[in-house]
Amino acid sequence: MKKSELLHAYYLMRLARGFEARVAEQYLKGRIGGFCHLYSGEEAVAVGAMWHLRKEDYVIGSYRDHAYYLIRGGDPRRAMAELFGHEDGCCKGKGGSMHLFDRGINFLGGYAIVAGMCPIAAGLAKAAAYRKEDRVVVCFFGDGATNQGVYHEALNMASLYKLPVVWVCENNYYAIGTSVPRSSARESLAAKATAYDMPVSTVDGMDFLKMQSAAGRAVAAARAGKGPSFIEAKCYRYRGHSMSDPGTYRSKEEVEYWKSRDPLPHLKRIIQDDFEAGEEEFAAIDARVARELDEAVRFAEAGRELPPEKRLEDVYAE
Ligand SMILES: Cc1ncc(C[n+]2csc(CCOP(=O)(O)OP(=O)(O)O)c2C)c(N)n1
Ligand SMILES: [Mg+2]
Repeated sequence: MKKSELLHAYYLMRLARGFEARVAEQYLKGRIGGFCHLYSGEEAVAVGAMWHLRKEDYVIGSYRDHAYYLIRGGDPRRAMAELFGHEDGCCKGKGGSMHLFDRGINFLGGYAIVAGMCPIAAGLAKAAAYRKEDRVVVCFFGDGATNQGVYHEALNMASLYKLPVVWVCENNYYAIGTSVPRSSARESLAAKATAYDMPVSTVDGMDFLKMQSAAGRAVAAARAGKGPSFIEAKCYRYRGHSMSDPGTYRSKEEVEYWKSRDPLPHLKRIIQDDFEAGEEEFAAIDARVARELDEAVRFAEAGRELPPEKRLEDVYAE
């Protein structure tokens, strides 16, 4: 990879990390309400998994969705406004943190139902194949999703019909406070997926380069009509499950261990070693991110809620 590409990956991770630091601040100030789940720590998974995508490809994922939206090319201002519940948010303030969605960048949500995005991803891929469109679907879900019935139906059908899906399982070791060995009969989630006869890999999700490399193979296979692949990305969320979770089920040492493997300084070191990049290049990225995020918060603060007469627009059923 070129230096400029690696610096861009670093920028995307910084943007997602910084955005969520602002979200946490605004949440504590009471400007953001409802459920709010942070992705901090897992950025290399999303940046790596989406690295090889084209504009026409689809991305879909869980409620831990701020990073997906931003990395896919979403506007940080419209994301922040959405979290504030304001009308210039990407879903007019009707979706909130868990339901970011933007057709314009083919980011098709943000789903609050565990594994709910999996059958939708299979359906999107089926539609693309049926219409002979050259599209790949990247579907993000957690370890907890692999214990749900629809997850197994979706993987089975995707494999049976050789659909262009890349299944990205973010194994952050916990579903809320329940650890993987307590909830999954098979601890290796990659091994569990082999039942559906597709290529599987287990990848260090704290390492952008390893993630993009695994995703590159999976996306190329999907594009070539070879069907789905499964990536188990081993990663960790630094925060509690949601803003209201103090995370007492994890030891301090465990959290510190994973923070010592943070994907941002890791990629920074690689760039410095291989390209002799100076501190000022990283400082410039940090300054750019800070500017963009200041602007996002200002934009959200200046907005307002959708007027009452518009709130029932976009509702499908009476
Ligand atoms: C079908 C369903 N069951 C239960 C819940 C409640 N719930 C919300 S998040 C969550 C844990 C999911 O964990 P995981 O899939 O590992 O994702 P992570 O939060 O770790 O990213 C649960 C049980 C839900 N949203 N949907
Ligand atoms: Mg999990």
